[in-house]
Amino acid sequence: MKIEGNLDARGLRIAIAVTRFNSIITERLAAGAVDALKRSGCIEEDITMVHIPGSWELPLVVRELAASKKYDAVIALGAVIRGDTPHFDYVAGEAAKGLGQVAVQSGVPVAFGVLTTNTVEQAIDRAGAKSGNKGFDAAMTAIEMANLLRTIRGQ
Ligand code: INI
Repeated sequence: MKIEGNLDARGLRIAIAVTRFNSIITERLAAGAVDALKRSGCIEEDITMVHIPGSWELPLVVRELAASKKYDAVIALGAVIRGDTPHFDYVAGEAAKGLGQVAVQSGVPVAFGVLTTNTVEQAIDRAGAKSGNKGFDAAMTAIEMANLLRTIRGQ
């Protein structure tokens, strides 16, 4: 037997948590995520967009969204750019670790759409330029994981 999640977003309720820090990048990630959701059948009313200060705040906010049981998946979007800060490693590390913990502890899929790059140019490349749009990719993963977990749980 083979089990896998499909990419049909009809009926899925999705929350997107997006940072205002580096908003020139994260707005593009959010647009990519919404594009992926809509093109996969998700309707506007089933998409909740939550704006938060920075990537450090993502785990706490995403934990609350997951705990609300209102969403089939949560998409976390941010951009941590090394050139901006000497505490890059702390912000990026805590965001990654915290989001991973939220997913495992809540049982709600959390898609990791946080860019961690050395330069602004690299972030732009991943937010709709040369290297695709990681917000779009994260949304597709959220859809697949929401459907996969539904299947595994027999819903
Ligand atoms: N937050 C980011 O999302 N990306 C960054 O690159 C960044 N830098 O460079 O510092 C950043 N810092 C803010 C941080 O996430 C918190 O919002 C802040 O420390 C207040 O808690």
